[in-house]
Amino acid sequence: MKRRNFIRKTGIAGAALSTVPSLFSKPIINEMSITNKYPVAVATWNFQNATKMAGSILEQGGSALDAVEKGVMVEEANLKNTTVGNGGAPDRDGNVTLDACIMSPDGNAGSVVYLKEIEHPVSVARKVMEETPHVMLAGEGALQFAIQQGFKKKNLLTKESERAWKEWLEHKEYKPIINIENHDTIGMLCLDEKGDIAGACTTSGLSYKINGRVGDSPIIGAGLFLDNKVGGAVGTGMGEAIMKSVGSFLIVELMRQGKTPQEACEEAVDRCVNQNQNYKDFQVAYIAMNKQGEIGSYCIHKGFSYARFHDGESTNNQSDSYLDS
Ligand code: SD4
Repeated sequence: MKRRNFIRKTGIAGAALSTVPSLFSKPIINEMSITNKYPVAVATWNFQNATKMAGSILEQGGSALDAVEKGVMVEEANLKNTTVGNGGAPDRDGNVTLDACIMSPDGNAGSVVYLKEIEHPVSVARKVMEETPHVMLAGEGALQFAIQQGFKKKNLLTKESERAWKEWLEHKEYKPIINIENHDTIGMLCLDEKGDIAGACTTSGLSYKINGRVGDSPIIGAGLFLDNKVGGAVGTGMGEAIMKSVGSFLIVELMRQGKTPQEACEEAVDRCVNQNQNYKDFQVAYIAMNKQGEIGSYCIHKGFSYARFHDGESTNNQSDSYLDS
């Protein structure tokens, strides 16, 4: 039995620890040893509703895979979130096209790109992983597969997103607005009570993108990667920069070589900075978690945060950044 559970079940925590301080003070039992390392759920940005959903599944003994799927579905269904799922901003021709992927602790993966009219692309990605010998399905084929699997078609272009797109058409300026326009992709990592890690990532991509553009989020190794022996990583921001440096794979490999999640995220952001002269014009942000439940995060511009749910507590955590602004 884990120590925190033992303390909860026997009820000795407060009384014993406070009356015998010399016996239970930090040099003998440090904070880590009385806190469960997992389960834990982390997600890009302040998506605490999603991490709370994932956390509640994990705390009931659910798997990391179920937790990441159900967790990110909260944002796919959130009409106010204009870069994920239903309500996502369209491309410049008015099409809402969704990208998503999922990875399980056994190293299996599924992904969909340029998927239209399906509210929960992450669940279609999971079906690709579990029901086909493939990793990625695209466009019309992905939609046909989803329908065969029982998903229902739905119009995902909300009145609000349509109005904003029509306003955009008046100027047609294709310029990402750091931490404002591009800030809603959800990437999530969960460690379940067995210590297994799973991840998911889902987005409608850059607002008013060229029809057919696919970003990093559904690309295994770019927007998401994990190895159940090491840990996992997810990215958000300018997908082109993340893809060109295969950011999430890089972070996991750096952790495998002994870097902390924080050091690994910093090195991956450094790569983006060194590879792109115009790095000040866009945001890239990563979070990583190792098998001990330790979390790192780093980004180019200030303003990125990540949500964490652990031990019944939900928090939003500001990330350190390469630039001061
Ligand atoms: C993309 N990485 O399609 C996504 C966008 C994103 O927060 O992360 N937005 O490039």
